[in-house]
Amino acid sequence: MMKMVIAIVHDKDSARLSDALVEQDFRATKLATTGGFLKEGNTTFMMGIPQERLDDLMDVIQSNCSSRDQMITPISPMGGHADSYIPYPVEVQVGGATVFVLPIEGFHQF
Ligand code: 2BA
Repeated sequence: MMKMVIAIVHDKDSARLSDALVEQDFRATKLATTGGFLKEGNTTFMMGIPQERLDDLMDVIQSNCSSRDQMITPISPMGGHADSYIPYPVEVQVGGATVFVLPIEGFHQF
């Protein structure tokens, strides 16, 4: 049985994770993606693996990705209220990796 692991990874961890995946013989495809909330770049890894290797892959992801607190400052509103508008920074915790595990119906390489 194969699984598809989709991991959305913080950009700061993506190079390190890539290297670790190659080193441990995991195949991956990287997509340049953007977080819907922060609107910042992140990296999505697509990895097809046999189920027996799922725990090992999770270990590799967990040990190479760490969550961090990030401040976001809301942009001042348009239309003249900028004088009285005090933008206050908001802190969010951004995960090192958000991981989905999906079943695979078929796998072919031509
Ligand atoms: P972003 O959408 O840019 O979200 C960055 C962080 O902002 C999130 O970290 C979360 O702490 C916070 N956040 C997101 N939406 C929020 C909201 N509506 N209100 C308040 N805070 C909010 P993570 O949860 O660790 O997510 C990191 C990145 O993983 C996300 O970047 C997104 O690209 C992806 N992601 C997370 N959960 C997802 C899901 N259920 N489906 C698809 N992508 C997801």
